[in-house]
Amino acid sequence: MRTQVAIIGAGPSGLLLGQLLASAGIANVIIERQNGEHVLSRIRAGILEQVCIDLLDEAGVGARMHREGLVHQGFDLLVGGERHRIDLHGLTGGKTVMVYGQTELTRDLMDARAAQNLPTFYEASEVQVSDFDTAQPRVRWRCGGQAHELRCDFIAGCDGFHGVCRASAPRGAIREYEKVYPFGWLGLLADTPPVHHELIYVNSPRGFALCSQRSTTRSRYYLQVPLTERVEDWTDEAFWQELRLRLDGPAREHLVTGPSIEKSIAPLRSFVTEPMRFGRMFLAGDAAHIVPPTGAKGLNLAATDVKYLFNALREYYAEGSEAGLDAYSERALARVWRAERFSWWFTQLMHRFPDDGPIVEKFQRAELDYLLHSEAGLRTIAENYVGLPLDFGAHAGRG
Ligand code: FAS
Ligand code: PHB
Repeated sequence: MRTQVAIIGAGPSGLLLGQLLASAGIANVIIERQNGEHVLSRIRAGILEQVCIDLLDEAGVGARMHREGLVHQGFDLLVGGERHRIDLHGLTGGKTVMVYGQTELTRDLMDARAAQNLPTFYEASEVQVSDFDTAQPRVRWRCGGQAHELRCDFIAGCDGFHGVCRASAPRGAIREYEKVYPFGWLGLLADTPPVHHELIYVNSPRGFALCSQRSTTRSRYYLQVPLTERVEDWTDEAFWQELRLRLDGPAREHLVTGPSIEKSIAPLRSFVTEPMRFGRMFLAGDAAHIVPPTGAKGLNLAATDVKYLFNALREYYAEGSEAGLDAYSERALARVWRAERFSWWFTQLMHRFPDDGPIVEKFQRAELDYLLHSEAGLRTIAENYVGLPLDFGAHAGRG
C-alpha cells in the first residue's frame, strides 16, 4: 500500500490534518489504535480559540459547531470569596472563545472522513513507524488478523502522549522537558444546566475548582484532588458536596446537581518535545506536548500545529518547496512554549500547593490581587486565554 501522508492517530489532530490534506487533494491514510467509540468516549477539552474555529471551517466541518457551540465573551475568577469577571471581549478588542466539546468536534471530523470514504484503519495493533530518515518512510501494523505495510512520503505523528511516534524518534536527537504537578483534576460530566452562563475558575482554601459546560443543558465540573485519589472513591454526592464547599453563595444557590454520565481523574503535567520533526516524521498535538488544562490550551495547540504542518505539506506538493517543512518545528515550538508558559502560570495562580508553605500562598494572593486590580494584569490573562495571534512576536524577529 502507498500514500502521500501516513497519519498515526485519529484524535482531533490526526482527523483534522486528514480533512485538510484531503481538501487539498493530498492522499492520506489514518491508522488508529482504538475503535471509534472509544475515541469518542474520552471526555476532554471544551474551549475553542478562534484559530481552531477557523481551521475547522477551513476543513469544512464547522457547521454544527456554529449551530450548537456557545460563544463566550468572558469568564469569572472566584478568589478569596470574591468574583472577578475577565472581560475577554473588552480586553482583547472583541475576541471571544467558543464552548464546544472535543467529543463533538471529533465526531464531526469522523463523520466527514467517513462520508468521503477516506482510508482509516481503526483497532490497529503493533503499529511501527520506520525509515523516516529516508525518502520512503514506512508504517506497519496488524488489523483484523492481517499484517499491513504502508509506504509514504511523510508520517504525521498525531498519536498523543502515549503514542509510538515520539517513542520511535532517535534518542540522541530528542530533548524532552517535563514538569509533573502534585495533584490531578477530578472531572464530572452531568446533564444539568450550567451553574452560570460563563465559566467560573475557583481558587478556594480547599483547592481549585472549575465550573464549565458543554451546552445549556450539559455541565462539566472539575475539582483539584491529590494524586492519591481514585475516581471509584468519589460518589456523585461526595463530588457535589465538595464542589459546594469551594463555590460562593450565588453559585451554590444556582448549582443543579444530578447523576454523573462520566467521571475521571486526569493527571496534570507540562511537557514539550524538541524538535517536533525527525526526518520525514512530524509530531503534532499531544504527541509533542502536554499542558495542564487550566488554560484550555491542549486542543487549541494541537490545532495550530496541524495548521502549520498542513500549510507546509500543501506548499511541498504544490510548489516542491521544503521551506515550510524545514520551518515547522521552530514555528510550532514558538507558539507551544508561549502556551506552555501561560498554562503553567495560570495553574500556579489558581491551585493550592500545600507543600510550598504559607509564604507561597501569600505570594499567590498578592499576585492575584495585583492582576485583578490592574488593567495590564487583566489584559495579560485575557489575551493569553483567547490565544495569542499566530504572528505574535514575528515583527520583533523573535519568530
Ligand atoms: P489525542 O491523545 O486526543 O489522540 C491521539 C490518538 O492516537 C488517540 O486516539 C490514540 O488512541 C491514538 N494512538 C495512540 N497510540 C497509538 C498508536 N501506537 N498507534 C495508533 N494510534 C495511536 N485539553 C483542553 O484544552 N482542555 C481540557 O480540559 C483537557 N482535558 C484533558 C483530559 C485528559 C485525560 C487528557 C489526556 C487530555 C486533556 N486535554 C484537554 C488535552 C486534550 O484535549 C488534547 O490536547 C487533545 O486530545 C489533543 O489531541 P491529539 O493530539 O489528537 O491527541
Ligand atoms: C472543559 O470544559 O473541559 C474545560 C474548560 C476550560 C478549561 C479546561 C477544561 O480550562
